[in-house]
Amino acid sequence: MSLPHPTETIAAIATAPGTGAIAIVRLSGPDALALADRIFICPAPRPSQRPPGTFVHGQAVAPSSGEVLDDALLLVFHAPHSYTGENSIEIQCHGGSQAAQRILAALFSIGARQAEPGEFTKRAFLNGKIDLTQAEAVADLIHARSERAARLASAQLADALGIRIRGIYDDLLGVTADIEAMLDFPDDELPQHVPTELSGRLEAVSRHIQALLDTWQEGHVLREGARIVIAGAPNVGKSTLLNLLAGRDRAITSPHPGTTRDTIEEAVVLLGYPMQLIDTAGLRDAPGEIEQEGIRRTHRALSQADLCVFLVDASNNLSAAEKAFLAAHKPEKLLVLLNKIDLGQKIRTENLPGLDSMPISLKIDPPIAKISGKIVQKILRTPHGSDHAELAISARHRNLLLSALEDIKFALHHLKTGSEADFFPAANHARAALDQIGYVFGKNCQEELLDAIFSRFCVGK
Ligand SMILES: Nc1nc2c(ncn2[C@@H]2O[C@H](COP(=O)(O)OP(=O)(O)OP(=O)(O)O)[C@@H](O)[C@H]2O)c(=O)[nH]1
Ligand SMILES: [Mg+2]
Repeated sequence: MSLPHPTETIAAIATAPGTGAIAIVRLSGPDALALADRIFICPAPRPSQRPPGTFVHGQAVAPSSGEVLDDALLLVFHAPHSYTGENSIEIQCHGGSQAAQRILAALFSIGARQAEPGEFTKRAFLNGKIDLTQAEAVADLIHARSERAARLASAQLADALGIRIRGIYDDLLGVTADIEAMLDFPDDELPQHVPTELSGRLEAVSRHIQALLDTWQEGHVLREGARIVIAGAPNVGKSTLLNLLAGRDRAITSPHPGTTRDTIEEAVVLLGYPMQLIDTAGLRDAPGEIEQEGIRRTHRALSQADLCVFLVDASNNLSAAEKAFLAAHKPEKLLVLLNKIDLGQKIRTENLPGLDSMPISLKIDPPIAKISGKIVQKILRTPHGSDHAELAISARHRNLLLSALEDIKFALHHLKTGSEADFFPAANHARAALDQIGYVFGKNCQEELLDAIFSRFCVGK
C-alpha cells in the first residue's frame, strides 16, 4: 500500500445525535493511550498501562481544570487488535449531546483532531484489517433498509465478495505473468499450444467476472431500492393497490375518476427488497389544469421508474389510450394487472401477448403476496428471484468489472491472432484488467477514490 500511514490521533462521537441512554466517544491513533491518561481518572493502573481488551470505570475530566465532565466507562484496545488496527480508546458516557461533546472538546484541547466521515474505517482499511469490499459493507450495513439488505452487507463484511474477487485477481495475475513470459520467447521456439492454453484460462476468468456481474441487479435493488410507478387510467384501482402494498391507508381512494392528482410516494419493503412505490394521477385527456400537471408528473415518474405496474379495469375493453401506452413501453419494464375481475373479465392474459399480466380483484381477496412476488421477480429480472443474496456487487464494482471484461476481450483477441507482435498488447490489456480487479478490493487505490468511498460514511464510523 503506497498511501501514507496516519500519524494523527482522531476522535469523534460514534453514537447517533439526540437523546439516548449512552453516548460513545472514539479515539484512535498513536497518541490515543497517552491522551486517555490525561482526561480519564480511574483507580491505578492508568488507562495506558491497562491490558488490552479491558474496560474500567472512572471519570472523564477537563485536562486544564480537572473538572469532572462525566462518569464513564473506558475501553482499551491495543494495535493491531482494534477496529482501526491502531491504539484505540472508547469512552461510554451518558447519552444526550452534552457529556460526549464536552469529552470530545477535552480531547481536542490536548491534540486530538476531529475524525472525518468514515475515517476510523478508512484506517482499518489502510492498516490491512479489512479490504475495500468489507469497508463498503460497513456503510451498506449502516444504510441497509431491509433485513435482506443487512444480510447481504454482513456476508460482504465477512469477506464473501472479497474472497471471490481476490480469487479472480490471483487467476488473472497468473495468466498475465505467463503472457508476459511469452514475450521473452523467440517466435519460432514458442510451443504452439501455449497461446491457446492461455486463452482458455483468460476465458475462464471472464466467465467468473460475468457471474459476478450477473449479481448486480440484485445488489442495486438491495442497496438503492427500486422505484415502482403505479400507472393507468383514472379509477382503475391504483391508489387501492398502493394502500394494500403499503399496508396502510396512504392515499385517498374513491369511485370518482381523477381522485389522485399528484404523485404519492411510499417506501415499502417487498419480500425483503426496499422499494419506493409511486401512485400517480390517472392518465387521460384531463379537463383541468391541476390534473394536467398531475399527469405531467406521472410521465416524469415513469421516465425514472425501474418498473411500471400498469392497472387496467379488466371488466371493460382496453381503450385506445391504454393500447398506445402498452405499445410505447418496454415489456420488461411493465407488469399489467387486469383488475376488477369481480365485475367480469373482458381482457385476458391471452389478449396481451408478450406482456406479463395477471388477472386480479383488489376488492375481493386481493392476491397481494402474488403481486409482490411478481414485482420482485420483474425487478430482479430473474425467473424466480434468488433466495439467497450471499453476494451481490455494487455499481462501483460493476463499472470496474465491466472495464476489466473489456480489456480481457482485447487481450483474447490479440492472443488468438497469434503472432509474436500481438503478445505485447495482449499482455498490456491483461495488466489493465488486473488493475481494475485490484481496485475492487482496494489494491493500489488512489487517495481520491478512497475519499469518495469513505465520504458516504457517518462521522465516528
Ligand atoms: N369492484 C371493484 N372495485 C374496485 C377494485 N379495485 C378498486 N376498486 C374501486 O375502484 C374505485 C377507484 O379506486 P382507486 O384506487 O381510487 O382508483 P385510482 O386508479 O387510484 O383512481 P384515480 O386516482 O382517480 O386515478 C374505488 O371505489 C375502489 O374501491 C376491484 O378489484 N373491484
Ligand atoms: Mg388514485
